[in-house]
Amino acid sequence: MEKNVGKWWSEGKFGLFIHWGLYSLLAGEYKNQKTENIAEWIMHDLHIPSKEYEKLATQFNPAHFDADYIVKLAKDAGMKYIVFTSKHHEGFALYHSKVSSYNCVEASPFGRDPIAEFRQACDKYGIVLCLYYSQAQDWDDPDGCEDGIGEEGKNFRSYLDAKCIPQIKELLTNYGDLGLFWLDTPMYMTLQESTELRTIIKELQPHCMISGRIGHSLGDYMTTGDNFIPLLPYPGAFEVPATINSTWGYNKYDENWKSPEKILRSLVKIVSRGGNYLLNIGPTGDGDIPPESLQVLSEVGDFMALNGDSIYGTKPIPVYPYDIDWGYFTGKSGKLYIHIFEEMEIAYLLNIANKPLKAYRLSDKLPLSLKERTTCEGDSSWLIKLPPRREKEIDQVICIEIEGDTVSFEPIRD
Ligand code: JFZ
Repeated sequence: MEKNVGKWWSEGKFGLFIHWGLYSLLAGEYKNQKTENIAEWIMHDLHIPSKEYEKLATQFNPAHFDADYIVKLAKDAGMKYIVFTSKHHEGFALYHSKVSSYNCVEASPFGRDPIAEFRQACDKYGIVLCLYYSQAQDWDDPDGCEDGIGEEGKNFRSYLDAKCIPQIKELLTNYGDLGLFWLDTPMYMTLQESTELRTIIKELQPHCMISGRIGHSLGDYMTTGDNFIPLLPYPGAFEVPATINSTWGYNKYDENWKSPEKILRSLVKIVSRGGNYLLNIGPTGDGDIPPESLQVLSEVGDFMALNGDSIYGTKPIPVYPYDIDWGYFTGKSGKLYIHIFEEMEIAYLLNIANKPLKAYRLSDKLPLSLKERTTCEGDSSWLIKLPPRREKEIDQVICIEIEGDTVSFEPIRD
């Protein structure tokens, strides 16, 4: 099978995941019972019957939803694509579906089509529109997959034919070019069924990428476990889907917010190992974005505005043989970027094989002195004098122009 990784994706590195659905209204609580798990699973975890859960649609009227605002948020954060939940496991479509009236245009007072609105906003800001679709799990459809247990009586094929496939076709037909179709939790789907979905998607949009969670390794890239970052550079294209707190869908009780520094460290780590970072927001049932998420996106955006060159279009860096806990490397042709997350006066590095030509701080091009020496033990070393950190600069990026195309490290010797 030929993998198809778009340049926009491999160079873009950073995208916005948006989890939004009826669960956003519940915000982690149903009839005074709190959910312990990720909030978009509340229907499943609190055993809410479909007929009950469906009533939520009549309350779905998010007055504050503004696709333009959200897409601009992504743009200002330095992101290159958005992935929006067109239908999550709950089964409710967040677009005008002719296949099932259980959608936010027909079944809710909202009456608008968020995907059509995202399409417009993405075109306006030059952001790539991508859609998430839960292909196997559908807790509203009696034949959809639930959690894979005790589902013998179901006719999964009939769900595929009556809902899943027709909805996938709608999404790939009615909203223009999609960059990526984000399938998830394949559960017990067979190789044949997953292949069928891949064929349908590629027939309709040959350039549309498919996430790793189509199942059976049929995706165009590897999707890691949520919030899991490979320790070593991974040899192929990969993406880390990640939350800012501990839930995808909005949960009013989740205050486990990661700091902008933690998020920025994750971004740099992932990019240094060759991956993409798909960072999530969970808008409320009203369409508002939690302020803590806005804060993170804004600080990451400030970083990206000045230091984007150290992220976009970079290639994975080989493993540096020493444990430096103060930072990370990224790089591209002729350039090594040193990301420094701690207060330091000097960056001292051993075993970099390339000859350095020039050193400067990326955010303001301030030239820096770099001394290259062979140590008394015969190893190469670099000594870079660091300027005082600029205000609010969480990650001070030093660019070293190097001789040679790619950076290489010398192994630790006896
Ligand atoms: C899935 C969904 O169930 C969840 O609601 C959310 O949409 C998330 C992005 O994806 O959850 C998963 C799927 C795979 C793993 C973990 C959570 N995994 O492989 O570790």
